[in-house]
Amino acid sequence: MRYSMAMKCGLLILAWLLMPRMVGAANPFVTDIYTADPAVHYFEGKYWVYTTHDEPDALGDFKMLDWRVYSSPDLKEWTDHGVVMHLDDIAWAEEGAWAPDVVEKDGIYYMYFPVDRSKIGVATSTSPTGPFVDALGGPLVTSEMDNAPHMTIDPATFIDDDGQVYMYFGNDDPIAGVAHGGNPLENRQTPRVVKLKPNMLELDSAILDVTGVDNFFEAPWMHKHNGTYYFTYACNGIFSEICHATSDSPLGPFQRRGAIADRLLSPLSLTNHHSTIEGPDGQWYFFYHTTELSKGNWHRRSVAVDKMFYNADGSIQKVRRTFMGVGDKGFVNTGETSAGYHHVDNDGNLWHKDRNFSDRGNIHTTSDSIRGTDNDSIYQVQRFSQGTWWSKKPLNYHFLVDNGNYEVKLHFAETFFFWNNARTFDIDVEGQRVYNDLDIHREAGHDRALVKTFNATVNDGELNIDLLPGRNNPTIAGIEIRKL
Ligand code: FUB
Repeated sequence: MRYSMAMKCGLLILAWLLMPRMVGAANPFVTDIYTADPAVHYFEGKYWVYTTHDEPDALGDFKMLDWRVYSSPDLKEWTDHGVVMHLDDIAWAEEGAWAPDVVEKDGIYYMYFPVDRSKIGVATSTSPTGPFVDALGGPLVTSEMDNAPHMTIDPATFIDDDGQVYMYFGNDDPIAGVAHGGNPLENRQTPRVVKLKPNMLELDSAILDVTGVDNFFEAPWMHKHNGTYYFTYACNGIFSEICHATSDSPLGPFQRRGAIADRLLSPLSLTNHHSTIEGPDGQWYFFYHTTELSKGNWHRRSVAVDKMFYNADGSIQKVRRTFMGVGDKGFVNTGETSAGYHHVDNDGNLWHKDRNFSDRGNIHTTSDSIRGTDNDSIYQVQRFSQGTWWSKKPLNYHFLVDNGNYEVKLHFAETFFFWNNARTFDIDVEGQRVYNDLDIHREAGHDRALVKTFNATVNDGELNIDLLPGRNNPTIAGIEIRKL
């Protein structure tokens, strides 16, 4: 067959679109689209995270149309494999491609997926990257079967050492709890568990309550560690914490062991949804989602990962949310987005979203091209501190990171003033003065990229960068951090 030039171009573009792509390493580790509800697994020598996908125009409610997968050899660098299944592929589903889970048995991958907030289906594939195909032509579990008034969601599968597969899920409707006068922060549901038959397409037991679990909200997950079964779950209503309970049987009864993630894990997120896995180094990892990338929009979330530790008595410590995640480099565009960082202002307030600054007009943008860089967009949006010229204020950045040695690159350009000495400021990294009196126009005016590189040693889990006003308020375009 002969191809025209246009067809060849079209095929090349299609091939490029279908090619797996590298995504980020710092938290959140997917930043080109909104992803939520990570379910992590180890298949075929790699780690795989199945996610849901929040549409960028979601407003006031979830808008979720497909499921996606990312893989990694080491849980640090991720490859995007795109969509594994779309709502359009399921004849009996109308909406709500909510939190799925995937399990492998005898070379076949089974994806358990909730739709319409009230039905769980199952789809199969011969590859972890899909495509997954609806296996039953209808649901495996419905709210009617589950005896739940409104919702049956969040399937999570677990294969025990004897090969028995269990499926846990959540139910009921937190919004109904609010509508019926319930306190959403105390809204309680009852998690369920059911055994699956060896064919993975049929139930092999009655649907049972998971007992002994306190303040269950949604998003169950099961893992086994040192012979103990850990049931972990979103607890204590909306703006969920994550709790854990243990048992010597996957069916319970469970003993409550408290929260392993508090609301600060993702303070601006209405929901939280996690999964856990042991990494290549024997370290345990905790996947979850946050809303910082969307500046606090509850329905546009982003997946993140941090380390998880056990106490000597087998309980799990509170997970510490970090900027770097488990990767070794991170970048913050201080003007455009607030992905993966928080900021403590001059008055000691902890800001979790960029909007607090832009509302006060402390962003300067330019469409001019920037000299000395091939990445204009980093420098075209600059962050200014919220001071005035008569009451100048610093910019303080406090990144939660692991202890160790770091290289810090600060990116600047003076895109506002046109004369030398108009804006000067000092730079402290980890409380040490690393630069005195940076005359930003002299070094980076006008519209010229400037990168300053410093080293820092972190001993207390926080990497602090402070820009202190001299003549006028400080400005910055981006911060790059690399673990040495
Ligand atoms: O993503 C939609 C729903 O929000 C999930 O099913 C819940 O676990 C919560 O994360």
